[in-house]
Amino acid sequence: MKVAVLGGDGYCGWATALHLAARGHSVAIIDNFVRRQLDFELGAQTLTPIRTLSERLNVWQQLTGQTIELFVGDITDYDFLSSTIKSFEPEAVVHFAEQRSAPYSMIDYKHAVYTQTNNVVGTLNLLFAIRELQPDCHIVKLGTMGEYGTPNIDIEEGFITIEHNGRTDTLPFPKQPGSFYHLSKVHDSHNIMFTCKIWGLRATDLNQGVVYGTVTDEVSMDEALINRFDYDEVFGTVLNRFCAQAAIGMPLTVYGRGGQTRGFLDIRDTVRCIELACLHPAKAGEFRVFNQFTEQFSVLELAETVKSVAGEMGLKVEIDHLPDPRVEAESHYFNAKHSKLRELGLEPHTLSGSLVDSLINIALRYRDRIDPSLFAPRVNWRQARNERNIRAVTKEQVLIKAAV
Ligand code: NAD
Ligand code: USQ
Repeated sequence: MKVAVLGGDGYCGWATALHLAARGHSVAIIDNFVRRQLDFELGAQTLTPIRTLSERLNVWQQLTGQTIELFVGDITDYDFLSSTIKSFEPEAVVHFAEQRSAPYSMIDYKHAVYTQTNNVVGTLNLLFAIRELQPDCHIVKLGTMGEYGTPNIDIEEGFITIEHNGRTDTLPFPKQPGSFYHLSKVHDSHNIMFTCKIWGLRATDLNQGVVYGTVTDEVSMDEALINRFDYDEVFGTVLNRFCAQAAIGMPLTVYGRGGQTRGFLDIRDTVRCIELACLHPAKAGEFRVFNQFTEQFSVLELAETVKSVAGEMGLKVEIDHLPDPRVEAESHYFNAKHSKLRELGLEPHTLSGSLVDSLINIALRYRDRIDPSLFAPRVNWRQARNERNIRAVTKEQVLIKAAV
């Protein structure tokens, strides 16, 4: 298949682009490198020393003989996106190209507006470009399990059948997102569902849980292909952070009581789920939703698992409970269905099988690159201006001054 990977320089996108190319698909990456800019803004960097995209693609070409096409630009620019779709003529578009950090979206007004504009406009542009130029193309869109929030009932895969006053209908599952970022995904889902209905587009919304790990078969082929591993408070996800903290002997930062329960999956399952969705496209006019995670854990369970496994490796690990900087339930019911990708053939990795090789050993290998000051949470959901903002502005000013 010809597959365009929007956001192919990012964490999930890079691993996916290589996985699809390795399976013989013809792949193009579309990215504007904004994520690398956000690292500069935040004064953060990935634990792993990622290379420039052109270097990554050259090395891939040398190793495999395969050329991955590259289109550099911003998908919120309709002319750029439509000319790219016209030139590449994809059969499937995998859309990762969004601002994906909940804390980043909660820094202040500017960051909330950037997040929702970037995400909602980028997705709208894609819907219009596909309708205009490639109406049969299957849109595989990365949503998030956080669209549902934490309701006190089982979470279905996208839709729920409700009986009300003697009548029955199957309706989108209620959405209770917990950040301006998660809200942007809900807005996207509504726009995608609407355009499938009115224009007959075909789309799969993958409500993905928290992804962990950095190892896939393809990125392991050469050090120059290494993927991101974020551990800072804004972009670092919880398990990656705990493993980086364990690697340098810092206490694990459990927010609040730690009963926050989420769906999780190994990056190796992310890439496989995307491939399965592409190989089994939605029908014309169909808007499908798959819940894309493999296991669920509370934050405290994760901390205790890291403590115990790292302890067996000779690392001394303690667990801290910090006041929760987010507004979220610290203990709650959580039982989300996730059978549709299994039915298509997903054979999940488990955290117990991945924790050492995919996480702790990577954190240990690069531990000299860890900046401990990046762990402390500075973005607080309850404040309109955050310490993170002050630091970010200072950093920007320094950069601007240096450039002048
Ligand atoms: P990432 O930040 O590492 O990658 C996103 C990529 O998209 C970056 O390379 C960035 O430069 C690019 N991008 C952003 N806006 C763009 C624009 N307007 N034009 C062109 N390129 C743009 O994020 P990720 O962790 O790889 O996440 C990818 C997607 O998966 C996101 O939509 C995210 O919401 C979703 N997701 C991620 C996780 C996770 O745990 N990482 C979990 C669930 C869902
Ligand atoms: N948490 C801690 N300690 C930490 C970091 C986080 O206790 O040091 C807690 C958070 O409060 C939260 C949970 O861990 O309850 C998950 O936080 P996270 O930062 O790992 O993940 P989240 O903000 O939910 O976002 C990530 C991705 C996002 C994706 C989402 C999937 O960044 O792109 O959409 O996971 S989900 O959580 O299912 O919505």
